[in-house]
Amino acid sequence: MDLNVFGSSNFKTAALEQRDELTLLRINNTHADALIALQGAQLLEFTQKNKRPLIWLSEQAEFKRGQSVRGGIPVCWPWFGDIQRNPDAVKNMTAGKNLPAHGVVRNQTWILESIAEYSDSTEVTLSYATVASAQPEWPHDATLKLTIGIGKTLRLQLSTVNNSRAAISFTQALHTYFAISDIHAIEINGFDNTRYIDTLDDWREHAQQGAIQFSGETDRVYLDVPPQLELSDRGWQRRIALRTRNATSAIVWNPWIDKAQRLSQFADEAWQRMVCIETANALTDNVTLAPGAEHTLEVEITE
Ligand code: TA6
Repeated sequence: MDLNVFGSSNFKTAALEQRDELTLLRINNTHADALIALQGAQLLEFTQKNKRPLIWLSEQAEFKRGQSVRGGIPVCWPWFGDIQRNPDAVKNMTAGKNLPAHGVVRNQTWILESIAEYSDSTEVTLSYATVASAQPEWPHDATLKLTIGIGKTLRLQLSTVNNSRAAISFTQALHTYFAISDIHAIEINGFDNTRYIDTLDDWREHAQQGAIQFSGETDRVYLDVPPQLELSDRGWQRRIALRTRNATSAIVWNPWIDKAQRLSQFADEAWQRMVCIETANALTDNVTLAPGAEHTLEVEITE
C-alpha cells in the first residue's frame, strides 16, 4: 500500500516504511517525530524536536505479524488484562477459553483511514471493524477508530461504535510506556486519595496516599482517577502532563527485576528506564454501549 491511496502521495510529514514484517507510518513535522505500526494502530515512538523521547520502545522490540511490539502505546480492547479478572458483563461478551491478555485488536492490522496535515500537527486515523461471524472469541459487530495527533502534544482518541443489535460491555486501555531516566528518580502525582486494586496483593483494594513512587514490582488498577496526572522525572528534569477524557481508571505498572526477566522483548535491566501509566476504562469503570452508541477514550500527553 502506498500513501497515494489517499489521492495524494505528496504528504509532507508522512511516509510508509517496512520494518521486518510490519508496515509502519513515519511522521516528521515541525514539532515532533513519531512512528505508528498499522498492526494494532500502535504508536511506537514519539519525540518532540530537541527533546528526549517521550515514549519508551524496547531495545529488543520485534516487528512480527501477530504479536504486539513491546513498548509504545498498545491498544487493549475489548478487555483490559486477564479476561477472568474482568466484570461479568465484559466476560459474558466473550466465548472460548485461553483468551489472550489485553483483548483481540493489538495484533491485528488496522486500516489507515486518513492523514490530515495541519500547521501545528499531523493527525492520523486508523480503524478496525469487528464482525461477529469472523471472531468467535468476541462475536459482536463494532467499529474502533484511533485518531493520533502528533504535534506540540501527543493526543490519542479511541472511539468505539456499537454496530450490534444488542448492548456491548467492554474494558479498554491505552497501554502507554513512558521513557524515564530511572525508576528511582520519578514520581507520579494526581492519584492522591484514590483507591487502587493491587494485582500483586490478590487484587485487594488499597488507598493511595500522596505521590506514587517505586521500590518494587508495581501493578495497580487505580479508580476514581482525576482527569489530570503528572509524571515528574528528576533525572531528566522534566514533567509530563496527562489530560484524559471519559476515563476514571488508570493502570500503573513497572515489572521490576524478576518479572522483567520473564517478559518477552524486554532487556533484563530495562525496568529501570520505563514506567506505564495506562489511561483506561477498567474494572468498575467499564463501558456499556447501546446499539448505535459511541464512546471515546482520550488522553493528551504534554511535556
Ligand atoms: O498493564 C499491566 C499489565 O497487565 C502487566 O500485568 C503486564 O502483563 C503488562 O500488562 C504487559 O502485558 P503484555 O501482555 O503486553 O506482556
